Amino acid sequence: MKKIFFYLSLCLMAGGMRAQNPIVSHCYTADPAPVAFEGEDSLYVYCDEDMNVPGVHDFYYMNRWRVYSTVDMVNWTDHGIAMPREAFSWGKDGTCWASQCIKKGQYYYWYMCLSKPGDWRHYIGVGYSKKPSGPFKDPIKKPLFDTGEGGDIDPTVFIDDDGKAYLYWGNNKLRYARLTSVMMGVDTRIGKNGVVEVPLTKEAFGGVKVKEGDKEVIDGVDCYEEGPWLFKRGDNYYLMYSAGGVPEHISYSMSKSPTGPWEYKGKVMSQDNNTGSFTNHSGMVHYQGKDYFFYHTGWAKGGGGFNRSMAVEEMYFNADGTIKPVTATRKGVKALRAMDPYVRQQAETLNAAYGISVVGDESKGVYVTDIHANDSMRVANVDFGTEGARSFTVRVASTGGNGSLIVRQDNARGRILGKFKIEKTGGDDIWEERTFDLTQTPSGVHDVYFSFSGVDSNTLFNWDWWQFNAVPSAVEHVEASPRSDSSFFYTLQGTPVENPTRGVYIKNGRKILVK
Ligand code: FUB
Repeated sequence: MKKIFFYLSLCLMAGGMRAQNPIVSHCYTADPAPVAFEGEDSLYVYCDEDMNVPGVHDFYYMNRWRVYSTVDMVNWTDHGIAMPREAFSWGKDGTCWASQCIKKGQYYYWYMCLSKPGDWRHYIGVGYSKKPSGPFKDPIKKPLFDTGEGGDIDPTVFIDDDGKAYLYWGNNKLRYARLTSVMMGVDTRIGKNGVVEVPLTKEAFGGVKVKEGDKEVIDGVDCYEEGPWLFKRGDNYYLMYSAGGVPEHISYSMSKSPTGPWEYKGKVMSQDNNTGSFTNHSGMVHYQGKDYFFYHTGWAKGGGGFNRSMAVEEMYFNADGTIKPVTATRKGVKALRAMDPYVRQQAETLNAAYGISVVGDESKGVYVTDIHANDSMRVANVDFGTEGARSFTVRVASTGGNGSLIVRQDNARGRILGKFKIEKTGGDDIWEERTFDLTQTPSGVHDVYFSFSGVDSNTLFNWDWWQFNAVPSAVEHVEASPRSDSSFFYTLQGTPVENPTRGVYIKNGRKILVK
């Protein structure tokens, strides 16, 4: 089986079509909640982290929430641990489940669910930040409400055009509340202490769960399970949800109002999709003129039902507003634009990565660590332009100075652009910028593949950011108008050039940049 996957990946790469799913491969990320905030260039995805260690945990072990962003849909920036479980003083170890974030005014509100110590039930809490990537804090220091019944998981949040904010949630029960204007409490004037129970009828969700002896069966064609996702398109309201018991699929219902009545419409991602996870959990977003459907799979290396990974597909609607079925693919979605290697790129902006970890948060700084020999990282769709790159700058920190960074064009077997020894900087938290000349000049659009060599019991080095440069590491002189004495110019390889164009040359034994 492994061989088949390897062969398939090679075929995809050879066709210039690397597999995009899962979208994050250096840790396990579940329950994706995408959002395109107004006025922001990036698309954000909020998620929880599966941290199940087989043989140690026999259920979900999830102790933090993470945030990712992208501008091109193929390279994802890891913003680190945007909210650890410890940020909720009332939170229980290992119980950080699904979430969704929304912006109101200048602030970001992230609704998530977790348990309390000594209590099996989940509660919904809210995180708050002035930045989309956090870090988030718990402003109210308690759950938003207590239904006293359990099943209070998987919050989805939505603000309607009239400014009213709704929270839906629930496992095997579907509930909603209206959020107060400050977004940190529920309007207790409706429902039972502010909580309204939605009847799980056949009309609304395709079927109902009924007891048949000691078994639970579905009376109907489908049924609501958990993971609601509320959104509006035109004048239609949609509720997508995980459905049908396990293995879960994704279904949806529509309404003309955010509070129903809901009408069952069918499956969005059926159980015929072999996602390798017994749960599924969806979110949708409109970004850069396209609709995207996010879900999770067990597809990452070592993944499965308790170690899931986010994935994305394009999503299409019919003229009457109904949703066209979505197929889970390894291929995923196309890049929206090329990556610019001549501006600083965070090392934690990745298309794929194996072995490394991304740590920190946006207040302390986020960086790549746990780098060992044979680990690798890839960025996709990098546009070097026609002139190409001559040198490469990194910001790194290293205690041992025992590691090297190998930069290749395209993939693990691609042309080596340079192999650079990362000398010690004086400590894992002592950062220095280093610039290296490339041994080859990449031009055009390519993936860039980073791998590592060296020996260290800890991490070879920590890596903050990188940037390619159009000039070699040491340009001694910049010449704006070279043509008057063009006979003195030589290429870096020593060929004389009579009429140099823009680029780097040798003149009188000095490296110069001709503009
Ligand atoms: O991630 C833990 C739970 O699994 C979520 O809250 C559910 O939606 C399911 O995905």
